[in-house]
Amino acid sequence: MQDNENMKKLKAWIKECADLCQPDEIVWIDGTEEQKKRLEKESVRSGEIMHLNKKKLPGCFLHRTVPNDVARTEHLTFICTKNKRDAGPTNNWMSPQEAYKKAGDIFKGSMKGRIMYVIPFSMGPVGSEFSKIGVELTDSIYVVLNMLIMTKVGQLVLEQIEKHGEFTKCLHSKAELDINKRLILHFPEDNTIWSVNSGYGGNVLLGKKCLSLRIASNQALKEGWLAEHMLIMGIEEPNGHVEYVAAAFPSACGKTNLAMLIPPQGLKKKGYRIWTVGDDIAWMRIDTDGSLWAINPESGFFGVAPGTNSKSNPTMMKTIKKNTIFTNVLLKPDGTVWWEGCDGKVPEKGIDWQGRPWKPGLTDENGKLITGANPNSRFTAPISNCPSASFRLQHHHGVPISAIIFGGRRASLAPLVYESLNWQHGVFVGATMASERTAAQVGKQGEVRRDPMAMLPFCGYNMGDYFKHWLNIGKKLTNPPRIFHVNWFRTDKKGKFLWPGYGENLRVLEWILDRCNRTAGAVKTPIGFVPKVNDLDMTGLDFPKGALSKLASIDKKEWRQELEGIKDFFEGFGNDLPKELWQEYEELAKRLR
Ligand code: GTP
Ligand code: SPV
Ligand code: MN
Repeated sequence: MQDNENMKKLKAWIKECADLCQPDEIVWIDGTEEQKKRLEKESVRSGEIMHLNKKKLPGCFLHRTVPNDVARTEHLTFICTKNKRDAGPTNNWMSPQEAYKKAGDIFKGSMKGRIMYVIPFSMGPVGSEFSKIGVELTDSIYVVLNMLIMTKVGQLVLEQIEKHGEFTKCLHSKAELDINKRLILHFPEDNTIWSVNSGYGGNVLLGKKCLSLRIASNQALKEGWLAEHMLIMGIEEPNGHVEYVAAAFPSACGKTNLAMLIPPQGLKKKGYRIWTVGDDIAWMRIDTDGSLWAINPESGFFGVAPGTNSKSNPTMMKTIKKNTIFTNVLLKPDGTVWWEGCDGKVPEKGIDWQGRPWKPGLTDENGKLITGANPNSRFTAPISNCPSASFRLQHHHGVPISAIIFGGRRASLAPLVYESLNWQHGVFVGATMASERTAAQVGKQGEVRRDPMAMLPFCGYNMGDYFKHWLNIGKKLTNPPRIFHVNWFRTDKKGKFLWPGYGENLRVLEWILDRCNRTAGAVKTPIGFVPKVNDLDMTGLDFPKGALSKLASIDKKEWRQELEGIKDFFEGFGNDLPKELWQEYEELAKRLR
């Protein structure tokens, strides 16, 4: 059959990229099991991945990145728009002209002696009007194998391109994995992504953060919807009714864990059940009923390994028992894997994430303990493995959202939970979020930084416009979700978490849903509504007296200091910050006086 215009355009772009990168060969990925098996074999042969114990972990592999390529590199990530103003004060900016030139020189000949794989993929159900199509060109089989888990790949996607023509052009080369020549570039005006010299997930699985957040947020602004760094979960109530919530927490701050929680022992009798729709990204739009509806564009989890165990996240432990790719974890002598905070005893020996012999207690030249797994080690697993996977995952319409929950990692200040006064105040709450930096990005760990809506590293345009967009969406919603803020990470003076977290978080979710259904009590404080001590069901939880009121306490002095930080942050946007947010700021200041 002859190619139509759309297919000709696709092939012309592939040729253009091949002329630049000069691969020896081009291979199209068709999404079939046979091809996947062949690629796995090839990748094992080259040493890029390693088979794990075929009995205990069937279909599972281990991959190690180079040591300076273990997390997203935000300082090497750019938004490339004609006008600097459109990237805004929170993004790195480069002009498209300069970016294409700079990266073009690095891409030149980068695939010599290698194969270039062509991956046509769909974010969201293939053919849904809410999905987006991309094509990633890459010289890494590891990327291909991950994309096969995280996205929908194959012939059906090509048919979409043939029909509609539109797709995001994603070019990746691991090149020499040289951090000094690493660039993650986004060209929203050209619907294009270029990533070079990295092999780390968030930098190279271009359907994920690059397309589904940075590029999609631009499309969402134009088309009137929201692309967010949010989990989506269904909470089945004792009467069988399922309510859905979406929650935005910064990287490595608990989305995956919340999305698949198991009800705690003390609430078992109530019969709640959790359904996982997504753990990282939500695309949300207003439906004809005036409510917000969400889909998860991904088909897999790219989850944090450390801390994952049968107590903290039993659902995930079941999910990663087969057909999973582990990255930068410890290899045990029996060909299984381990990480800090995993089940059972610490293994007596193993091979660490850098491929070196390891045993507990090893220290480096500075006396610092060497971990077996990298703190940002991850696993890639299909959602279809997940025992709590929602039956509505494949529904083009997604799920209706009753509550939006913002949250961060804050040792002090933010109480366990509070509810915003209304949508506009909720947008202010999201816009002023802050959190301690985690291992998911390169940089100083633990430092508190503003991370509005958990989108600081992912909003692909001026965040002043982004806040305005959120305010506008609120005006169009006749049945808006209520907006909440949670903090599982408040600590005591000794740095110990005050709240047990994980499954126990259901107690907070219960209050949130009851607030949505107007059946739960609360008290109004300067920052919003908080539950009174008796409004949370604490059945079966051995919780020190007074600890809950400590968790819910609001220190006005501390909040007045917080206002200073918010002011500095807002001033960075100059005239681009919507006046409504300054208005909310003034009103909060007044309430705190
Ligand atoms: P990204 O994939 O980076 O976007 O992260 P995420 O938000 O999905 O984070 P994840 O759920 O993987 O959690 C990261 C870390 O936080 C893990 O080490 C968890 O064990 C820990 N964590 C998750 N939930 C809780 C909680 O309720 N309390 C405490 N104390 N720790 C938690
Ligand atoms: C995050 O850092 O928020 C992640 C992991 O979800 S990555 O895909 O690497 O960005
Ligand atoms: Mn994330």
